[in-house]
Amino acid sequence: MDFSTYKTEEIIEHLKAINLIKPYDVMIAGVTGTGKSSTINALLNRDVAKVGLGAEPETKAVQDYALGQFIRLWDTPGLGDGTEQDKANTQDISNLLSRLYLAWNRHYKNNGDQVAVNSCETIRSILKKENYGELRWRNAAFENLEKMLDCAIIVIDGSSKDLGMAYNLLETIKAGINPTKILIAINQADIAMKGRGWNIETMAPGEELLAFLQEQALSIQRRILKTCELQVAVPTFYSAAYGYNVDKLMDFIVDNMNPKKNETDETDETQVVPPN
Ligand SMILES: Nc1nc2c(ncn2[C@@H]2O[C@H](COP(=O)(O)OP(=O)(O)OP(=O)(O)O)[C@@H](O)[C@H]2O)c(=O)[nH]1
Ligand SMILES: [Mg+2]
Repeated sequence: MDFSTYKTEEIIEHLKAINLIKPYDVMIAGVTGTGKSSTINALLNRDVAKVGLGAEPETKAVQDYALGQFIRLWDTPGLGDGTEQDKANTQDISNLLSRLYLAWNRHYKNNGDQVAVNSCETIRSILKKENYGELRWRNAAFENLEKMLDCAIIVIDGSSKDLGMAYNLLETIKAGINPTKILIAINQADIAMKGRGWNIETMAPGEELLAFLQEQALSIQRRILKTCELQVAVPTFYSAAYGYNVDKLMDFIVDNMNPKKNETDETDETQVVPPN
């Protein structure tokens, strides 16, 4: 499915309501090989982000992709393995976002522009004019992310039992982003039970796999609360390879823009972790 025109009017309405002068920035983060680039391709309905074939991490630098006019997706290298490279990648992400943030703040200050919703295209030309490549903000830490990132999708491999690295990653970013802005996205739903229960024809899980995925989502939500002390919404399970439930990721992004979201959250029981 092509999401580039998905709920555009609703998106514009939300962005105006929150006075966002830049595209809505969504970071796609996660451990290597969980399917971040595949997820971006599924959202864009195009093979633009390079997908890995082997054991080596594929995406090596932060890169942005416009999703429709007003959403910007950030593909990131795999994070969470605790190596030196991991630290460097983390630093790269936060440096890049801080540079962008400084560049458009400077632009608005210098030009006294009216606050307006800007498309990804407009922002690209502003950044070019501001020569943002030369801007430096050293020692930018994840604590500063809150100002720059509007939403984070943390991709988890649903076929893997070991989520230790995913929790490390959440530990790293949690200081910088409000938990309501984080979506835990459990990918590879098609092979969550080693390929059993997946219906190739409907490209959706059968009953048994669906029940497994629902339970897995709640269990991961509980473990994130216990391990990282983060109360996140019930994770979404999906398959980037088959395009299953990818619209749920879109819905999270759009709902998350809504300034009224937090008012409705309180009455929304799906946001509450059920007792063990
Ligand atoms: N079966 C299945 N395989 C998937 C799915 N999503 C991704 N893959 C496969 O998982 C592997 C890694 O996918 P990528 O999208 O490159 O993962 P990544 O998170 O971007 O990896 P890095 O860039 O290395 O951090 C590829 O072989 C994909 O084809 C899925 O939903 N189902
Ligand atoms: Mg990648």
